[in-house]
Amino acid sequence: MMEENINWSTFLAPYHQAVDELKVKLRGMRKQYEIEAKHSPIELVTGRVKSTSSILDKANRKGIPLSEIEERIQDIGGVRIVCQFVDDIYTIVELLRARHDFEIIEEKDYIKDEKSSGYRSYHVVIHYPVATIHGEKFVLVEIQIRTLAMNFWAINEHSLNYKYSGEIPKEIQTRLQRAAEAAFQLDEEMAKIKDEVQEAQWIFHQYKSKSHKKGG
Ligand code: 0O2
Repeated sequence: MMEENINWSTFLAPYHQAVDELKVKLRGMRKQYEIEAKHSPIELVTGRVKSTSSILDKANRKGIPLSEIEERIQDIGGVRIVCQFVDDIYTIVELLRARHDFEIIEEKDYIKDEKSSGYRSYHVVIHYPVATIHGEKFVLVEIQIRTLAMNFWAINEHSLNYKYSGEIPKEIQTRLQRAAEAAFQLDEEMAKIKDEVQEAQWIFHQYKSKSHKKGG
């Protein structure tokens, strides 16, 4: 498939559908925890479809011919689940593994195997069926699962990478590595007081729903 032969709107449509459906489904899981008054391992869910220029950049960088981008670029459709605590990540992975509406084809644990940049997250690549007017179409979607601290770091590093076209100056790289270590420490410390934090959030939740019922 040559670049000029790709109809991008048609090509990307099932990815948009998949990302939209997954956002609804995963936010639904969060809602369910709320209804059952349990700590939700899911804090927030976002999603995006990669832009055409980003897809072409990545294909170029990795030497992937356009005829193979569907199979070889796994994050054209991307969903991100952000949580409070590191162990929430593994709870979410279990929840994803138990589902029957998609198939997990790959898992990458960049928390146990941190990237040299300092990047940490858990990636799950799924094969997701989209019902189209031409029948069922499967697309790959990458689900990134990370804590708020990991997300803060990754968003900032991503912006810097963009600004410096992937060539972040050494001094800033060193600071980023220190920031990654600090984010890691923050996650470690929060894990130690997780029960305390959750109890406090539970009390606050009760207080809010009582004052809401009173109309306060
Ligand atoms: P964007 O702009 O976020 O879409 P690999 O060859 O396995 O190393 P691959 O196939 O891209 O690389 O898969 P991987 O490692 O799972 O990375 C996919 C996405 O994870 C990236 O997409 C980023 O979103 C995120 N990611 C991976 N490494 C880093 C990192 O060091 N810093 C940040 N901030 N994010 C990272 P894209 O397409 O690279 O970028």
